[in-house]
Amino acid sequence: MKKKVLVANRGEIAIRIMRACRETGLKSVAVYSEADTGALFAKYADEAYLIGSAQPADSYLNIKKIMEVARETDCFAVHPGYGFLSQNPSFAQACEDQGIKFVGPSSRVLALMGNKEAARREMKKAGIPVVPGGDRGVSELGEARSIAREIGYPVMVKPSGGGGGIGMFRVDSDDDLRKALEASQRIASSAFGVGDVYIEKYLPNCRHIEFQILVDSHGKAVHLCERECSIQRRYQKLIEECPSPALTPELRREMGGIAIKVARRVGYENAGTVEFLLSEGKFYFLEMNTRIQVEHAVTEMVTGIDIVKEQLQIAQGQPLSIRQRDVHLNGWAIECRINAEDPLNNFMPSPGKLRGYRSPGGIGVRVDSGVHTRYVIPHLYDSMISKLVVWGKDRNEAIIRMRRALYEYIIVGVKTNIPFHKAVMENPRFVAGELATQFLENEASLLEDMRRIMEREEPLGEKLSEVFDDKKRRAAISAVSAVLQMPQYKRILR
Ligand code: MV4
Repeated sequence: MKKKVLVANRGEIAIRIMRACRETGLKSVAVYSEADTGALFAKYADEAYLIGSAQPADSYLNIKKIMEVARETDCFAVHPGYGFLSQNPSFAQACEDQGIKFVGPSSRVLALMGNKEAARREMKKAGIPVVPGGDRGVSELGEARSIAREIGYPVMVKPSGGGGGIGMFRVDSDDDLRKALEASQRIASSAFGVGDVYIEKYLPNCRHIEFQILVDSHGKAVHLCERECSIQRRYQKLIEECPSPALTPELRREMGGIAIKVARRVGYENAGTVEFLLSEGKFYFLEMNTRIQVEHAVTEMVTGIDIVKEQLQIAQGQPLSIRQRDVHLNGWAIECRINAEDPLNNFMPSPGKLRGYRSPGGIGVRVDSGVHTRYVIPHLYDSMISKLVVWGKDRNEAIIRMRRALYEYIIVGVKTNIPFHKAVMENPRFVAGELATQFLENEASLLEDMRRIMEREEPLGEKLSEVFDDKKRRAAISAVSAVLQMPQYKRILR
């Protein structure tokens, strides 16, 4: 009998995981909520089970129901994807208790790395460079004040239980510390169930570099080089690339070695990511992400290694199929996260029905998504429509290819951040590879450039809404060809 994997996630990442299952002779079992009854991922699976209402707590966060399905369908493993239960030690523990393999590290490692302050302390002990900061969490203002004064403003107040930016605040002076401390503690309590926070020196205008690693159950470890994720908005990553324009082969080797050391220090197993800040040639450990990440595809494009397939092999106790000397960088990959959000209204989510949808393709283009024409993007989940990933022989080719792909992309019915991505791909600083965590703050003209792009495309938008009418389904087909003939879509992009 074929072995089965339960995929405890939805959307594009659920499909990504099931594709790897199919290519390796594994069967996939989907669990889905009432909001996803028509979703592609539930149809792609070999078996699919409705487990609850659209509310995440009732379905995608419902450990009891998910484990029940895993048991009843005889799954040997559960793949949690990203978000939802992917970093939840209780979920990993439930799997361990029932003899089902959690595709990820042990519950013990999840708990340790989930406490960002404890992880930071552990890495400091191991001699790994960390951002200057306190050696303990802080609970009251006096303590916070003395640490902040010692390391010097500006500082960052960060929730211990968090990661990914939730509840993080930059503080520039004593006067603002109380408010930030209280806000961070409050958000930490409600989002992570623990109000603990810690303080680090704020490193301005650095780069956010993360290393992809793989560790098998025999203790063999490799790194798959880095991704640069400096372009974020409210700590939401928007554009990622592999490799980083900032790393030399020497620095890559050094940081990659440290990333592996981080994993070994805690007995890590499976795929993971070690995050660093890079500032003036010096790097600092930030946190470790104990899951497959949204942006893993850029690494796959450049290394040729199927990271999810490796995860599934590791979970079956097989040794890594690659050694460090088999890992090579070939060309350049860039990812744009295509979100249903309104660029003219502070990028607020814009869920709803995709009345018209046609994704780009052709050489060097990969689109990972779980949507289709007439799909309704539910409002209860994240607003990502797809990941648009391109490969080029070098960074310049990748940028031009990304522009070409963005102009081929047709999405009608919801607002998207495609105009934002078009503006970034034409921004001189971006093109020069001058990326930094403050890129979006510093590029004040970027939103203006984006508005100009939107104005230029306005007639097209109107035409599209007209032709992608639900009652004229056949018209929609000719609309796609009409769109591709429009001058706005025929711009010379290099
Ligand atoms: C920082 C930082 C500067 N100094 N910590 C953001 C997400 C989380 N994983 C870590 N993040 C950062 N932590 C210290 N001590 C800068 C970032 C950061 C960032 C900050 C503002 C705007 C964009 C950013 C992009 C990447 C990282």
